[in-house]
Amino acid sequence: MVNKEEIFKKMQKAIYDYDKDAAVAAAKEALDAGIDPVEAVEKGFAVAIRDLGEKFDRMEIFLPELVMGAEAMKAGVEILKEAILARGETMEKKGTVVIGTVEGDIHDIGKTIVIAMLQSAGFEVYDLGKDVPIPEFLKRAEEVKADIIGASALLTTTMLRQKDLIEYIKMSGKRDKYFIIVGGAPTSKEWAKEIGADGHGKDAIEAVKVCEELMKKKRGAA
Ligand code: B1M
Repeated sequence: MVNKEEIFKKMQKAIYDYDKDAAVAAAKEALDAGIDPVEAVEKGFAVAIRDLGEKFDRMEIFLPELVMGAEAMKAGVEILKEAILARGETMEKKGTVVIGTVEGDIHDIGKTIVIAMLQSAGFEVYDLGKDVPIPEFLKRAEEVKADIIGASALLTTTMLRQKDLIEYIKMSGKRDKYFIIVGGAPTSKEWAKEIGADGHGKDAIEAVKVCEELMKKKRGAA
């Protein structure tokens, strides 16, 4: 009988030890044990990286340590991402999403998970990366004829860029062409509503549900 908690603890330890190899090994162990990769991210790696974030906030650790923790997490997430993607290989295309982390913000671990989940659910996703200037979201959406534009923000300062993005798209006269969804730790449904977004995902699973609902709405309106 697989002890999930033990594997989650190993995943967390790898992040606390800033150990990329141990993170990769623990991610593989989770997959071998048949643990859902998204559950593994959330109950394993993410618990430890958020805790490191709080330690950083209390100045118990410093930026180099937070960076090393994030590097270990990225290495482990890469393994789990492949497993998430493999689930969606035979899916029919549900819609096209352009997604990026807003300008001034370099946090991209959560976005990577959101992208993998969207792809595994059958969405075609264009990843703009991090620190993305506002005009780039619309430019790429136009190029690839996207249905949905997604903006991730992890800082209370950069979440304001999500508002600016919506304003920019409105000013361009193209607001009706796209659904816009926002997400990231400091954001909320209330925030999404306040800035006029069409949806909010508190995590990757919810982000997929929101995109699926928006596409149903689009098909219903067509
Ligand atoms: Co930074 N950081 N960081 N950081 N970091 C936070 C966000 C912070 C809360 C830590 C803290 O102090 N407690 C704090 C922000 C405080 C605030 O704004 N009030 C902070 C700070 C201050 C900073 C710097 C300013 C530090 C400095 O330089 N002095 C700096 C900022 C640089 C910049 O962006 N300009 C910085 C840098 C970094 C690292 C580079 C070291 C690293 C990022 C590495 C990387 O991403 N490549 C890092 C990390 C790792 C964190 C924490 C600890 C963890 C973030 C993470 O990966 N979480 C974070 C603390 C925290 O969030 N509690 C913190 C795990 C991930 C799975 O969850 O990202 O929330 P999350 O994504 C979720 C959901 O939010 C959602 O789905 C994802 C999966 O379930 N989601 C979406 C995300 N995007 C979505 C988009 C959607 C829908 C859902 O639709 C479009």
